[in-house]
Amino acid sequence: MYNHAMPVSEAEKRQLEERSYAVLHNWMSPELLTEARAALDAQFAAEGDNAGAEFRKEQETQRLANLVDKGEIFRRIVSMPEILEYVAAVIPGDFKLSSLNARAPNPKSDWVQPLHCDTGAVADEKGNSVCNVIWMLDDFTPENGATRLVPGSHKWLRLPQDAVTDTMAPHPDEILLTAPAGSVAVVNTHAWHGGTANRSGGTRRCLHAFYCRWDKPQQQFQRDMLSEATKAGLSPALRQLLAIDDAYNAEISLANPFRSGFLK
Ligand SMILES: O=C(O)CCC(=O)C(=O)O
Repeated sequence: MYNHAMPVSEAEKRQLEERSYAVLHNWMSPELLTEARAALDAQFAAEGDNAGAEFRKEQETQRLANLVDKGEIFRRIVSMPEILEYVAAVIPGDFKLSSLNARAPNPKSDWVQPLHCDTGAVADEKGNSVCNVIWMLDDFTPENGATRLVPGSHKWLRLPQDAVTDTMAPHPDEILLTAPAGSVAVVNTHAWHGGTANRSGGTRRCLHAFYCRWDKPQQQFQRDMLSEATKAGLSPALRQLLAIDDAYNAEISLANPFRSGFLK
């Protein structure tokens, strides 16, 4: 059975505040999961060796970037009202989509991402400015590269690279975000986190719908990265979520392009 969560409960808000994440188990309907997998696989096939090139490539990993431009299902996914309620529980006030990427660590690989905070950001006097929603399109297991996370570390206001000698090493307090395919993890990504190695023989596909506060640059500047055809078909609500007509967003996003927490 899949389970469409009701608006964010007080317990979930507490969990997000104290532990940095909430996992909505089996949140996607079977139809949505099948559709998302098919769209992602088709996009990987279409882009081939060039996949992910609009943003950054990562060793031993398949990535896709700028997915809002690449299918209606992706636009639907970033704007699901129930999920945006969770994002609003992390980021105070107005927020926007920063980027929609996909990530699949190669099977039978030892590559582990360093612990990082998304875009290298710590919370500031206005509070949290980043939230990543991980749409799990395969089971996330200890063997296939489930995301690791140090719960509560979003409150430390320090980047892991400034605090530990080896960001690739396991952290004593880290946990793995494990859940069945079709689950959705909402993560305060000021928390220290990263992908782990996919030592299994199977795929571990996910979408990263990354949101940021209104006053932070978009990781992928949607106004310029989306085609005219895509933009012409956007609803007013999506135009707002993507900050298409936001002059301040244009100014700061053009001045700070493609910021990652660790990819160069
Ligand atoms: O895919 C994952 O498990 C986490 C990826 C991540 O944190 C990133 O690419 O910034």
